[in-house]
Amino acid sequence: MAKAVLTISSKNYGAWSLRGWLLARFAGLDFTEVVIPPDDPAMKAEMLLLSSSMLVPSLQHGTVKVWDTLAIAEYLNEIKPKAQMLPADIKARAHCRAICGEMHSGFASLRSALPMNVKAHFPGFKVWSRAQGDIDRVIAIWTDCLKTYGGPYLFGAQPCVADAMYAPVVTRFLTYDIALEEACKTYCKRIMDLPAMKEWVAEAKQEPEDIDELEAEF
Ligand SMILES: N[C@@H](CCC(=O)N[C@@H](CS)C(=O)NCC(=O)O)C(=O)O
Repeated sequence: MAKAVLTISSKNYGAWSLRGWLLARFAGLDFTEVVIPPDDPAMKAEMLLLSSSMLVPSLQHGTVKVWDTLAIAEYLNEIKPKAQMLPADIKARAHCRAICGEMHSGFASLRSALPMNVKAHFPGFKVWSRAQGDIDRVIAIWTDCLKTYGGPYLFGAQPCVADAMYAPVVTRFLTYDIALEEACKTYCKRIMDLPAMKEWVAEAKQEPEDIDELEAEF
């Protein structure tokens, strides 16, 4: 099969892009990335060719075209079963899918008030109450997972789909200086220490420009 191509956007601002890219890395997929800068005026037209939803991430694998992070996760899990992208146990797998679904469809206040911005750091950032509710829910999810499955990742010994889905929240917690208990702090460090995350962050830091309109949900 032809080499896979993953279309993404900014590594500094693209939270969904980070999720899709990490999923491909966790799966051990051999892929090349196409980066469409979010401030490129030709972006929309280009994206329509690559992604029917005009959103990234989007994966082209031979004749298979798949977009939307959860669909990409399920596809990668099917073609790379040995990568164990989802927990082996049915109960844990259901739990994993539930918290991934929560991330995929929820946390609107967290997203709009604390947009991903890997390069930035805002010490003492004032969090408004609705966003705080989302933060508390994320902390409850992580604490429960780390306790139930013993860490160091959300579902045990290796990173899985859930860790990819929550990775942009990890970077947000660091960017916006969110106070965390020790277990969650250790989890964040674990995620940031992943070689794939280090690579992503290094490349995000190389992105030259700050894009003002993306200092909002993207
Ligand atoms: N539900 C989608 C969300 C994808 C999404 O919102 N992507 C954003 C950027 S990371 C995008 O492509 N925005 C471009 C636009 O809105 O034109 C998924 O899971 O992949």
